[in-house]
Amino acid sequence: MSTPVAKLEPTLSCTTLDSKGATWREWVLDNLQRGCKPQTMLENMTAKVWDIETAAQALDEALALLKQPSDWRSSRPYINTPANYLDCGDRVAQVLFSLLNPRIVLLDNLLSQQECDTLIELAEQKGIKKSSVVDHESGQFVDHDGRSSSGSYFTRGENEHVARIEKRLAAISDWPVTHAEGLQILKYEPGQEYRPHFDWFDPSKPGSAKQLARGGQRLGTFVLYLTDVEAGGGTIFPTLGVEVCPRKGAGVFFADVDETGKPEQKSLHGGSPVIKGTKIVATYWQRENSY
Ligand code: PD2
Ligand code: ZN
Repeated sequence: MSTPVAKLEPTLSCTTLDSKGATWREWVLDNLQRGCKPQTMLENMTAKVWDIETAAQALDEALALLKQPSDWRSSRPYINTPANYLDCGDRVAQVLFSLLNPRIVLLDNLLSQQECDTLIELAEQKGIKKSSVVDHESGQFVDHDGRSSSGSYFTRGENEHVARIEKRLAAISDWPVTHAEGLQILKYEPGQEYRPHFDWFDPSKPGSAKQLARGGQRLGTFVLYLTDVEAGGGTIFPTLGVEVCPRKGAGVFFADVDETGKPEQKSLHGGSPVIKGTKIVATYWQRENSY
């Protein structure tokens, strides 16, 4: 498994550790010295006054101070955005929006216009059928009222075109191409939508066992926009009040799990109804293990 680029370098500066006062500093250092797990401490801290990013940074600072190992963070796909342009290896995408918690990154020019058209043509050659969803109880694919699009699946690396795009997505999110599902194509006509849902599998639901057995949890999602849409068809995040409008060649990445590897409740998202035009997207789900 590759090292997540999200990891913050340990530092001897304790600005963040000290940011909530001396009592918190002592609490963090004392508990680490007693052998408490940083993951557990992170949960306690975020239940109180800390936000997750700051708490994680404070823990890193304390671990560096105590010279304890700093590799406690769970691994997940992550797009680093130190600049407004992102080198994808074979092209340069533009960062349009970046949210740290939950991690969401919107990239323009992730695919060329030609790549979008070719992906659609290849999917149409395979046949685009009514989409299904995974039933949480049975683990089977079933028709669902909340999802009225139609679609098609590619197996991973099914052809050169798909393989090149997968390689690009893997490179920018620092997550192996082997740990991902094949691209899925979804087509929405006016009135069609995908109501808000989570992409992660709920470990408490019996139907998730079958999904989790192959490849483990879904950790990250890319939605790649293959068409421009005249009206509607945004990808919405209702908890955050965010809507990403479709734009041919652009793509949005979001984390399905939080920093600690737990299902990200704030990743609730949906495809809002298309009002005018046709929306076609490709989704790419990144898994915990080889898929
Ligand atoms: O089509 C979309 O915008 C969309 C939004 C949310 C697709 C999916 N989720 C999905 O296929 O999971
Ligand atoms: Zn989804």
